[in-house]
Amino acid sequence: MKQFTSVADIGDLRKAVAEALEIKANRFAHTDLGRNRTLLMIFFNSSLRTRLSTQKAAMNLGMNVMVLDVNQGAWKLETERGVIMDGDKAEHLLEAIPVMGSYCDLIGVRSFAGLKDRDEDYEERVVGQFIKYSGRPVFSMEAATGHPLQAFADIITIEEHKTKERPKVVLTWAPHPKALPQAVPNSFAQWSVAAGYDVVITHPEGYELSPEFTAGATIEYDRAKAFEGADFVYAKNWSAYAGDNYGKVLSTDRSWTVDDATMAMTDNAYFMHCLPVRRNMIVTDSVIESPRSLVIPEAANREISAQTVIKRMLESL
Ligand code: AN0
Ligand code: CP
Repeated sequence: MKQFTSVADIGDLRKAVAEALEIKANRFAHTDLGRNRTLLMIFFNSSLRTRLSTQKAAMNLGMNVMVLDVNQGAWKLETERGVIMDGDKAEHLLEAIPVMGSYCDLIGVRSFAGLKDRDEDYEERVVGQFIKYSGRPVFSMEAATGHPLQAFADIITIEEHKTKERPKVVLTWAPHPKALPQAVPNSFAQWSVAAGYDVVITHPEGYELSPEFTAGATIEYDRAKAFEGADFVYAKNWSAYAGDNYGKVLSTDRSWTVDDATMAMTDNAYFMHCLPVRRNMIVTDSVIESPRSLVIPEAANREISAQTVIKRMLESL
């Protein structure tokens, strides 16, 4: 595997999940694979889970790991070509990328959407430039439009907990005070359709996601109908995608908070969220602390999704 930015890069999803579960059962089976190999993780944005789980996954494979927080101690990077660099940015990504590539064997990149210019975000310019100019296999640790390591961990978690072949999985928008990217819901929708689930997406009007990611899912504006018979409830906030409202917060309506009454509409569903989560905005204390909450095992599976992807990349070197 030379790049991992989307569900297409994982190939047969069933096989990938089977491989992930084997890795989970014996995570130190391939400690020689990464010997004398170095992973460089580059963060343009904050992280708790991705940082720790990806580092742990690489260490399980015997790798050395370097972490760079671009905004803390590195030179400020220009990302646009053709700019006269007379402002506060001291270095261009076009030099920084090949330099970083020269110190490592694999690169992980986290770079969120700017949420100002939709075309620019959906072109995935930053991760695209790493793929083009680093000379190394590159994986997304959440880019502008997708968070595939999260979605892969979510699918592993659903596969471990489902009790029917084709569970009903409901992705619900929930309120949040700040504008957040569409990366997590885009990837979750795309990966859960690829996994063959009955996928229903519910949100207030105006929060329609890109059809490129939601193809195969049902959009249901009626919350009660959406949650009826659900086996899994996946909550997430995202900002608007559509038209002139791109990147805007259109609603903070707390009737969309996932609470006990919401969960009572389901078929005793499990609750999922990628974390970090704002309690009593996205989900109530009671639901996230309930025995049906999968948020901790879901986060733990981030180590497994990362290890599966890094293992495949090491095998391709
Ligand atoms: C980010 C997001 O919504 O994309 C990261 C989630 C993994 N969340 C926040 O910025 C709160
Ligand atoms: N879920 C997730 O990616 O969390 P972090 O932003 O803490 O890495």
